[in-house]
Amino acid sequence: MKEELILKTSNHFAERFNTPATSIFLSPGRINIIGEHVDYNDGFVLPAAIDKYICFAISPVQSDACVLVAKDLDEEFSFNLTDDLKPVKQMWANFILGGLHQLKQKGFKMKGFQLVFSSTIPIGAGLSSSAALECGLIYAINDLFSLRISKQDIALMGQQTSHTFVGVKCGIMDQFACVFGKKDKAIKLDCTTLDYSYFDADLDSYSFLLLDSNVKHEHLTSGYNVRREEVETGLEIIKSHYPEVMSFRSCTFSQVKSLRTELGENLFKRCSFVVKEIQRVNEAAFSIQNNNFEKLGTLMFETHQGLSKDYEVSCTELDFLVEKAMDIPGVLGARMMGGGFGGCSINLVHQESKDELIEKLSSLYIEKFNVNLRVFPIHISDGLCQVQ
Ligand code: GAF
Repeated sequence: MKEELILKTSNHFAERFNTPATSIFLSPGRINIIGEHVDYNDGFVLPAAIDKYICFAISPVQSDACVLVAKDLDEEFSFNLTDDLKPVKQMWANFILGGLHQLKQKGFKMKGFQLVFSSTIPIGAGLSSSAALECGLIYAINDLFSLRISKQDIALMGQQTSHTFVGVKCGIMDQFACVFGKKDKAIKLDCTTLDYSYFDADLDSYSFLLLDSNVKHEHLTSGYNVRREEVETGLEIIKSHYPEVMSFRSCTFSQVKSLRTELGENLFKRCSFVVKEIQRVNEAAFSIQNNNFEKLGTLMFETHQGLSKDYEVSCTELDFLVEKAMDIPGVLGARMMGGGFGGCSINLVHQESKDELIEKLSSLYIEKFNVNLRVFPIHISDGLCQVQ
């Protein structure tokens, strides 16, 4: 599949520009085992890169002219590096222009380039095609023009692209997983310091399976930015009562609870979720290290309940998928994954129960919503890399 994607992208480059691409890069999507909506709240997260990619075929040119070709959309966008780069109507181009704008602002010296990209990361499924596009572009330009930008800075610049050119005030999890992913390893990332460690994501006879609700979402128009504002307001209120609280990480649930009236029910629920979720990530990492997959599954399910009832970022379809999955013997845990309002559920399932999970949920889902459930078996893979 990876090979097919590389071939398709490089062939298209050769056809479009009458010459083979100088370099080819693969930029992966991600899963997140647990730790949702806590990356922008100074929490910890447990993501991993997966074997779904955006492939970039790219060559430098001698002028400042740039041509971007989105193969899957059959669209092109051309501009000059000397132009004043601003967000444009074609949303996909903004994920690229945002990175170039930052590189120019930071004074990096580049020339123009020709680029074709194509993807196996489904769009709107919560597998972070956005971060793969943002980071992949900066990684490729970094290599093409020997800019010597660190991996951490590539991830941070990718995040800035979302903030400035896309309008989504996301955290750092997706970009970090894309750049730092490692085969068969999950990453435990401290989103305050960006310290991280890898740990074995070997789950014995269990594995993760993604079920796509087919409910499409875009963080720009979903409630993502609103949630971020809500918890920022909540934290200010908490800090004004408890000056020792520096961030949600140093805040306890009883402190949040003591301010229930002052926070109001909405902010109380949002802040409660964040404090509890940060705690759950630590417990989940410990459970995986101790092969306690029952516990991991329970924590995943608790996360879903919190995301659905307190953070309110789930939807009817995802709630249905999680509830029905939990009825199947051999499924230890299930929850919505990513920013929410649509996309995939992630299921922790025994190898022997996988087929039953897929069959039962597919038929229940079509019966209930008249929509086909998509199934994504995934493998934990390496992060961004050059393949040619
Ligand atoms: C989206 C964001 F991009 C991430 O930063 C993160 O907040 C996630 O939603 C929720 O955990 O993927």
